[in-house]
Amino acid sequence: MDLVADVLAGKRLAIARLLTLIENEDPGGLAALDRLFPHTGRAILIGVTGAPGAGKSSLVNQLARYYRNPPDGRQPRSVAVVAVDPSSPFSGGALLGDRVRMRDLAGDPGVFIRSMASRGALGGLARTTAAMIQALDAAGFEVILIETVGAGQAEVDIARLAHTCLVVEAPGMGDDIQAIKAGILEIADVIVINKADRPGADNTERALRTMLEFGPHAPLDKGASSAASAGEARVDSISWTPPIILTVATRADGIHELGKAIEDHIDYLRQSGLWQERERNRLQSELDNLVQHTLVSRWRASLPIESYKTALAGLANRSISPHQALEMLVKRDQ
Ligand SMILES: Nc1nc2c(ncn2[C@@H]2O[C@H](COP(=O)(O)OP(=O)(O)OP(=O)(O)O)[C@@H](O)[C@H]2O)c(=O)[nH]1
Ligand SMILES: [Mg+2]
Repeated sequence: MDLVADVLAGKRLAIARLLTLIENEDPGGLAALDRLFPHTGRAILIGVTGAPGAGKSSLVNQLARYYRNPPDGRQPRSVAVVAVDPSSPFSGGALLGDRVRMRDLAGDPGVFIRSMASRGALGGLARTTAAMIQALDAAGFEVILIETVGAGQAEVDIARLAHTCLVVEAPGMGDDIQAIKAGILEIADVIVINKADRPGADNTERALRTMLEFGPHAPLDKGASSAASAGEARVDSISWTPPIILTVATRADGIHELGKAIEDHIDYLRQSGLWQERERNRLQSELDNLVQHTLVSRWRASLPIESYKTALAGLANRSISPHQALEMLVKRDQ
């Protein structure tokens, strides 16, 4: 049985097996990805992030249904979902909840759902997620929805993998709005206020609008690394301000508007030429991530544990500075 051929043919068992190999960083999985890579680059990648419990899974569920049954007689699109749960194994309940919530999609061959618990040990959540997205892209899924919880570096890294990033808020999350938002708004292409059936949705909307007006606008090239985004000149004649969409995911209210906003953003990327730029930035950050990971692991493997311990001890008793410790370790490596 040829795993690569089976994945390309969209066989679900083969896809599931490949995703497990990738999750375990199995060399066989990486070899399969090498052969699959030329078949990638076709899917639309949508990131969905936001605070715990904001309704991300419910929205992902509704969006999947939307793409399976699009309005206005359009063609249904196949959908894959990757739900990244960066928390501890104790959150097993949350994963189970996701499965239950997405149950009405189960059985549809045009939908593939994968929950991924980062067990921490392997690290590199973004690296593994990127590889999974490639596998699903090669398998022919036209839309890939990536759910991540929180507002940490992992979410920002994963948002860089997406073409369009949705940031999900819910009313009544109070003061943490100020704290989280400034950072997370920078990665937002579309802002969703879910649970609009709850009191306070208009307040949340007002607060977010104010932040959009006065805060930094979502950068046009959010995926760019510092080198690529250097320079102030943003001479694009068209620009993008993240729209704010109100939804009630439990009732599918606002989902058409959300689908339209995503489409508008994709059109904007294509028309402005930013699509290619984002693609390049995506690949660049993936490559940089791999290079860093590989060089650091190689260097660590070549370093006698004793030298490391000596350097650490020197730091602890202040006989050397961190920079001197670095010199010591890197020099002995050369
Ligand atoms: N009232 C109301 N409840 C909602 C809405 N959307 C989701 N919920 C409920 O909110 C709870 C959390 O929804 P999820 O979709 O699991 O939220 P999540 O952001 O994926 O949660 P985590 O993945 O655990 O961070 C569930 O009980 C949902 O039924 C909504 O629009 N209105
Ligand atoms: Mg969820």
